[in-house]
This record gives sequence, C-alpha cells and structure tokens, in this order.
Amino acid sequence: MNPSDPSEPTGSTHPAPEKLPRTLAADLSGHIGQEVRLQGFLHNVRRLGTLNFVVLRDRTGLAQIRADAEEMAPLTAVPDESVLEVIGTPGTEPRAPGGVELVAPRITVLAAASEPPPVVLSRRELQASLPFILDHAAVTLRHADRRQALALMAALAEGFRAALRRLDFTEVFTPKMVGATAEGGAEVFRLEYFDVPAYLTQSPQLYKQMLVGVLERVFEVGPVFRAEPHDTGRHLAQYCSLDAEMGFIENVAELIATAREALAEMMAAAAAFMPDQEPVLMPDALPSLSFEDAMAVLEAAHIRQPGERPDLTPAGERHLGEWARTEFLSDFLVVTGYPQDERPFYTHPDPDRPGYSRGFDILFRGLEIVTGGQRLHREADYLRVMAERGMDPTPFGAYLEAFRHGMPPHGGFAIGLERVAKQYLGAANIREVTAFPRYRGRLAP
Ligand code: AMO
Repeated sequence: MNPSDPSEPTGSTHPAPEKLPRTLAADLSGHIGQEVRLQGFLHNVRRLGTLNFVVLRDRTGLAQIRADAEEMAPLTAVPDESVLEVIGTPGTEPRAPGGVELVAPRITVLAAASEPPPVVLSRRELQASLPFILDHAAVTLRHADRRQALALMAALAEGFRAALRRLDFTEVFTPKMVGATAEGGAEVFRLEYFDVPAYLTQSPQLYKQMLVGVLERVFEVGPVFRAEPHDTGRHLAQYCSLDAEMGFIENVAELIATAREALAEMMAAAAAFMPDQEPVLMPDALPSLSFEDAMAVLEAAHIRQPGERPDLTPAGERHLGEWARTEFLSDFLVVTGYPQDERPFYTHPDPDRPGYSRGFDILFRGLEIVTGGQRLHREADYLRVMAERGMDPTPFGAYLEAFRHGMPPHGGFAIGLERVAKQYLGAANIREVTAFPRYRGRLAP
C-alpha cells in the first residue's frame, strides 16, 4: 500500500485483492476457460429474455457476452455506448465474433451514457447524412468505418515516415504561422500575429527548401491551410501535407522515384492492416506522360476540345486514371512538364521546352494526390522571376538569404494525406475520411 495515496483505505493491514489484468477483445481466444476482465463500450444488446447477448467494443474489436436475466440486471435502462467492465469466462462459440463468447458474466457499469447515440453505431453503415455524421463526430467516429479511416491515415503517415527515414531524410518541424505565403493565389487565411498581419501556412515549401541548405534531405508531416472557397469532395481548408525536399539531384526522375518509394511504403502499410481492400496496382516504374500528351489523350477521348486552355480538370484526371489502369495496369500516373505559368514562382523551368516547367503531379485512381518538381536554386533566378511576376521580394528576404549563400540543385514533392486515404477507400468525399474536417461552413466540432 502506498501511504501517501489518499484513495487507499487506511487502518487495514491487508493488501487489496489483486485485480485481474484487463484482457482485450482480440486476445480472448487465448484465454479459453480462464476468468478474464474486459472493459469497453456497450456496442449493442440483443435481449431475448432468459438468453441475452451483449456486445462490448474495445480498441481491438468486439466481444460477445452471453447473459441470463439476472446477469443483465445492471444493464437495465443503460443506453448503448455506456462504458462497462465485464468479468467472465471465455468459451468457444463459432457464431460469436472471433469464435469466442464470454459466459457467466459479472457486469459493472463504469460510466452510463446519459442518452442513446444519435445514430446506431452497430449497423454496417451509418444511416445519416454526411453533415449530420460530421456534426456528431464525437460519437459517429466510433463507427467501424470511421475508425478504420482514422487507422488508415495513421498507417499511411507511418509508411511515409518510414520510407523517408530509410532514404536518409531528416524529419523537420516548421512554423505554421508565417509572414509570407509560398503557393500564391487567394486561398490564404489571414490572422493577427500580435500586432502584425500574418498567415496560416499554405505549405512548408519555403522552409523545407531553406532546410535543404542545412540537412540536404528533409521531410515533414504537418497541417497546412487553404481558404478554399469551393464546395468539392476533394478540398479541405486544413489538410495534412506529407512533404519531402532533397538536394543534389540530377533530374526530376529522381524526385519521382523518391515519391514512388514513399507511396509504395504507404500502400504496404495500408494493405498490412486492411488485407481485404482491393489491391493497389503499382508498377516498379510509374507510368508517366507529359502534360501535352495528357492533353492529347483527353482530346482523343473528347474530354477537352482542341484549342481550349490547357488544364487538368477533375473529369480529365478521372479519365487519365482509367486510361492508366487500362494501358499500364497502374493505379498511379505521373504527369510531367506542367506549363510554367501554372506553377508557383519557385518552380524550375524546363530549359529545353520554353513555357514548360520541371514540375509534375501524380494521380492516384484518377485524382491528383502529389505535386512536386525541381526548384530554382540561384538567388538571381528568384529575383528575376519575382520581378517578372510582379512579386515584392521583401517578405521573402530570409528565404532568399539561403540562395545567396549557396544552394544545390534540389526539388521535392508534397502528398495530400486525406486525398490518398479517400482514394484508397474509394470514398466519395474527402470529408468522410477526415476526423474533424475543416471546410467553408464548418468550424465545429
Ligand atoms: P499543392 O498545392 O499542389 O503543392 O499541394 C500538394 C498536394 O496537397 C493536396 N492538396 C489538398 N488536399 C486537400 N485539400 C486541399 N485543399 C488541397 N490542396 C492540395 C493534393 C496536392 O497534390 N508546395 C507544393 C508541393 C511541392 O511542390 O513540394 C504544394 O503545396 O494532394
């Protein structure tokens, strides 16, 4: 007994009886015939009078408990999702989850829910509209599909980190409140930083480049912010950007190969815990075509008209996704050599093809999930491009200092984590895979 612990009873010389350690649902089959202590949420109850089935959910899965009327007494008027402790003995039962069922239970309610959940969580699918599901995320995220999406995101991020660590990249942590924006455009959130105007970062672009001058190879997993005004199934106002940047590159192919390594490890990590999901088609060398050839493929399919402004629309991306699957048996397609005007100021032009850049995108099942490219690496080139684009270099002073002091040819890419998860799961909307999505009109929960 710990005499300084006020919760311990005093005046007794007998130690408290040892509590059974907690057993998790997934481990029950290893305890057949031995008494165990389960803790979890009341997933659902089937009341048949003398024979009743209680299903308990913990972080590892479901456990079925068979109870008679007397054993059920503590559960009278206790709503689903209440937190329970159940002591009992597992036995083999082929019809129960995991082939195991707990019998002779002693049920204790640790924390009763005050009302039933807003939707039935034990149904195969959540039967409610997406806005309703998101309004009640604190509870609806407990549904199997939603929990699976969260676990998938974790696996994907872990796969990304593991691949880049293996390739000798260093993880970095850059500020999210910034004084200069990297990606341009109007999609930037403004904030007051003490008494000066500032922004929420649109990407760690400027910082990851500066850090190439320090560490050569860096990566970051972190939130970025886009004041995206449109209501689409693929844009969030905050998403998780998986960024990488590397120095001393010879060509863009090295960047694409690095992105492929990262994506391959992400897919492997996802497949390891979702073996029933449709396998991802990923050739050793990802099929690749130039932006111009992509336009030609879309023209041939009448997705775009000749002479139309060159652009990859969502319908175009979807078509190219199907095309890559048919032509190359690949769920991925690299589109290289984007028009220079379409890319941010830091993008390296392609000296061999005036008007085009060394920027690329990667599509996954018909949706852009990666943007990358080679960057300018000389201060004079930055000053020239900024002048051409009418940009004031003053806010970029600290960034430009890196180039003044020597920077190697370099480049990198960023993967949109939620977009990868959406495509992996075949979800219709990116909001379905995001725990607490941010988009215009939603700031809670
Ligand atoms: P870009 O702006 O194309 O490039 O973004 C990179 C990737 O991030 C994802 N993405 C989004 N995901 C959800 N909601 C959004 N609003 C959203 N916007 C973008 C996409 C996209 O491919 N600095 C460059 C990257 C680089 O060149 O290294 C950048 O941020 O998957």
